[in-house]
Amino acid sequence: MPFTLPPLPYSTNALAGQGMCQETLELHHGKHHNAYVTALNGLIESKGLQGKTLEQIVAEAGKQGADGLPVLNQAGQHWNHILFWQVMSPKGGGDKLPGALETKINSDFGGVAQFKEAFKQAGVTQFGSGWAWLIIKSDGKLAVTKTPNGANPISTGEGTPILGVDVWEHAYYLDFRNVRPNYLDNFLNKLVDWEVVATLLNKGGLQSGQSA
Ligand code: MN3
Repeated sequence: MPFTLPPLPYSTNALAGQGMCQETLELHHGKHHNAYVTALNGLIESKGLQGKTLEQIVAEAGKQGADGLPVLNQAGQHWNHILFWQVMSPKGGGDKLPGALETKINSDFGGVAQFKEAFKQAGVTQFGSGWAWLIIKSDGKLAVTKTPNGANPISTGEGTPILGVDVWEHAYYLDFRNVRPNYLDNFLNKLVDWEVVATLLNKGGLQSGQSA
């Protein structure tokens, strides 16, 4: 099968002390993310996706509006979760951001606290399922945005994501029940690996390396 579920960059119990338990990671990565991969592979032939990268598929499906949704739901979620696993780590969290990232956030948001509040609010106010994002816009400035379901800033054309958080209930229900704001606080303060975010800023985003 062309698309594959990348292994987690840490063990399923690695984040348990930081507010993401082993069962959450086993279900979210092993069942939910895997289901998007399986479903996307099932669409390759019927939707003519052969030879395209995951990033191309997401961008093209986004331009097709409602017609692109069956592909976007699976391809977007595959891409989104690849990023999500990478931006968390057992050594994540804290307020110590790498210098270049902190300078950029201070310049574009007025401070790290202001950025975190904007990001949290994007996640809190995304009704139903979806994602909150930190993106690089085409003018080079950082911005916070949100998208519903499997969409992302590549599919909407808003910019290049360097941080994303899943706000679908399967991401937080076991750890935080219905209290999404606490999950978002915990994500920002205990789970995000700011070194990875800084690297993605420097590289201009994530290349999944996946293609049909
Ligand atoms: Mn999810």
